[in-house]
Amino acid sequence: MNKAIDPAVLSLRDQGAAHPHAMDAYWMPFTANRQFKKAPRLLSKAAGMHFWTPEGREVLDGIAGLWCVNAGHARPRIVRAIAEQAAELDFAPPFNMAHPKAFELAERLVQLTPQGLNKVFFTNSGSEAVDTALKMAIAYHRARGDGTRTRLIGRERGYHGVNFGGISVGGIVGNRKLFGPMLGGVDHLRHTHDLARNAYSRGVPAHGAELADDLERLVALHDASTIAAVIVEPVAGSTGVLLPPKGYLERLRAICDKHGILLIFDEVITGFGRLGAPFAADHFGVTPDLMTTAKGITNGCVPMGAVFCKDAIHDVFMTGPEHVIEFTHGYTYSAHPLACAAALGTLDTYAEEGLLTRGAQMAPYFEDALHSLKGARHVIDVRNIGLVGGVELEPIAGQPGKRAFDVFLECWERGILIRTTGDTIAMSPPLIIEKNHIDQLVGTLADVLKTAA
Ligand code: PXG
Repeated sequence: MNKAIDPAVLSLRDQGAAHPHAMDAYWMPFTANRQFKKAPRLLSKAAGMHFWTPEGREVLDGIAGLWCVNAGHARPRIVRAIAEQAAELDFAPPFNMAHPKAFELAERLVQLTPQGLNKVFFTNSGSEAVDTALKMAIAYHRARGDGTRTRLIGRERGYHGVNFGGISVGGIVGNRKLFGPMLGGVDHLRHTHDLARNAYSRGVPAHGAELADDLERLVALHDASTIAAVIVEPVAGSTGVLLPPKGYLERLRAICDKHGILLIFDEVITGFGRLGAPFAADHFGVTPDLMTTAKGITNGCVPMGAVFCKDAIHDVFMTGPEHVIEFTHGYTYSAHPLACAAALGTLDTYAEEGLLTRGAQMAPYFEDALHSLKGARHVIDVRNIGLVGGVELEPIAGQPGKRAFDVFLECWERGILIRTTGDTIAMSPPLIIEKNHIDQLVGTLADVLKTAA
């Protein structure tokens, strides 16, 4: 049946503007839908460091879209690459077939990734990358004849996307409690947040490396022979910008090695220059066995994720009869031509402008600006690394998250886009940010905090 299009929707389309009656059908993700639709915040255009609303108001993007638009918006090389690809080859089936750019992209990527991570499996999101990596880890042990290693270890407060594997190893209760028992055979390390010892650290906090020893506790409880992998975010983003204590990741790496446990770094937000190095693994000098990425891989322009693994992991799968599918996993849109084109345009842009290390140059200025908020109303901690900032506020009693969300709303009114999670304000601007943008971002936030309830 041909359904008439609601005229309100047409007017929304024409004017690019909000219309209250045209908003019913769209069930928005991770959004308070009813509240949003009463006072919608719409974006209709973007370029460089900025978004514009349908009314033409300019908003400084303090979060690179959602930690993904690392080269800034509407970059010409990427726009061109996507447009040309759509006209030339819009789709190619990824099972038993391929297209040249998939191989080109894979080769380009593994030149960038940390030593030894030379194989890449494409997905369409960070969540899919995480579930792919978890399956790869379990299947790897089985292929080696070590099939009792099925247990997965995550960490409290971790965020690994929203698929069942990801929420099972994840540690944010709000994302878990609605969804039943999830995966069995999962356990969690303690989180590393310790305001009492580490508040207002500049860069990584001094205290807490010993929290990695929590893995020894889980080994003692479950036995190493049952554990396939540990997954952590090298810097936890979604939960509120938690940095690894000095020495923590090294210690986790050493304990994994001691017990034959694979270490997975979820670099969905830290990948592609966010910390001032191509990957967090480079920044910290700790190499995982598997690494999940997404977001910045295409500058956020076309959905794509990727799992990188060590040759030794890949090679174990390549031992059976050659006509048999080695890893029964993949997506209709794995290595989609548009995503591959976007990623190639993105890598060119990163290379031409030195963006994968530019964060290191800008980090000291960003750090000083953020730490000027120490002493501002309600602020109880400031955290920073590379071009990531977190400002934690004292919650309003009985209303967790409300204070930070109200600050977000006021910042939006005053022309800057930030993120909040709980009562932490997160900033992760495009890596093309200049000092005047940092001044505007932190200056506006400081002004808003002065009058925050
Ligand atoms: N792992 C990590 C570490 C992430 O940060 C995902 C997996 C999932 O990626 P997809 O592409 O499936 O969304 C993420 C996503 C925030 C925020 O405000 C962060 C994410 C998503 C939405 C909001 O911190 N990260």
